[in-house]
Amino acid sequence: MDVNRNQEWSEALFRLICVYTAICLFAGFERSGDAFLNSSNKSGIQVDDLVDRFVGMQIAADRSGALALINQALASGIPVPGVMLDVIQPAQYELGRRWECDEISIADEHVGTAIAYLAINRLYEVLPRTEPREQRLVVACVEGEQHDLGARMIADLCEMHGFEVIYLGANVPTESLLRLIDDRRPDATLLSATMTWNLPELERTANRIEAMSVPVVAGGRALSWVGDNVGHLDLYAPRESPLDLLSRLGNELDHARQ
Ligand code: B12
Repeated sequence: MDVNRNQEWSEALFRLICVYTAICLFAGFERSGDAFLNSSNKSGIQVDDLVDRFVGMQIAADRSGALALINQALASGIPVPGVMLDVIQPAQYELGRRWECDEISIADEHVGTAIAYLAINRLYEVLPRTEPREQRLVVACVEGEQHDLGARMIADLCEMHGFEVIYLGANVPTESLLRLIDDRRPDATLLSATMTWNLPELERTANRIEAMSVPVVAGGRALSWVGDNVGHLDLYAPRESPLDLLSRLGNELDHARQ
């Protein structure tokens, strides 16, 4: 394949991802959906109850209690993504709400977030993995972005879907990220932004990565908060369930390869 043909494929793939993500803007992204969780939960354990209890333990700084709850949820048959997206994520949003309403302090939020990380690390130990896909993804928060729990969940879910993942975490300096992408040549890069003030950096970084013929998928609350009011950036904003998004990303990368 010559260079032009490679570029055509990359552009076609990127257009596909853009069209797909634009459609997803209207699909609702924040949660995996209780239907998924309830159908897998044979013990009659209530999701909302789990969220309340987990938040209670976060606020009480009860690390071992929170871990026991996560283990109980797993033992009851709730799958790893269900615990992640339908228990830990809403618990984090609830912490944010309480912090915003001055019901808890910044210190309380830090304690709770540290517990959420403990839980995510526990889930990683038992992460189910499909067959390896031989596709490499880079997952990173854009420069300036400190909220990395969502990106970490996405990285773990990508691994679960068989992707090889290079996960960089919070606040990745753009120049360094670009060098890593140039060195490691991922099949796609997933960028995360929570604060809307990081959207310009997200857009600049995405443009530079695309110029290297690496497709970009962007997500995070900044994108869902601004909706389609950010010029062409909305094209990158996936609002579908992360699980659906990742299956589809895998299929699109497979097609682009053929
Ligand atoms: C924990 C937390 C922090 C921690 C973050 C620690 C960490 N390691 O992540 C710390 C203390 C650093 C922090 C700092 C700040 N925070 Co804060 N924080 C939160 C909180 C409570 C939880 C975030 C979280 O863990 N979410 C859970 C994850 C799993 O959800 P998620 O990020 O949405 O990710 C999911 C999806 O969005 C998506 N996704 C995410 N990334 C990607 C990427 C791709 C490619 C894809 C496909 C999908 C995807 O998939 C994930 C799984 O479904 C939120 C509350 C909230 N409602 O979000 C506030 C919140 C986001 N923070 C807020 C604020 C204001 C701040 C600060 C400005 C506070 C300050 N004055 O300093 C700073 C800004 C820091 C910065 N420069 O980035 C506000 C933002 C308000 C706004 N509308 O802009 C919030 C909403 C709190 C509130 N209710 O007011 N924060």
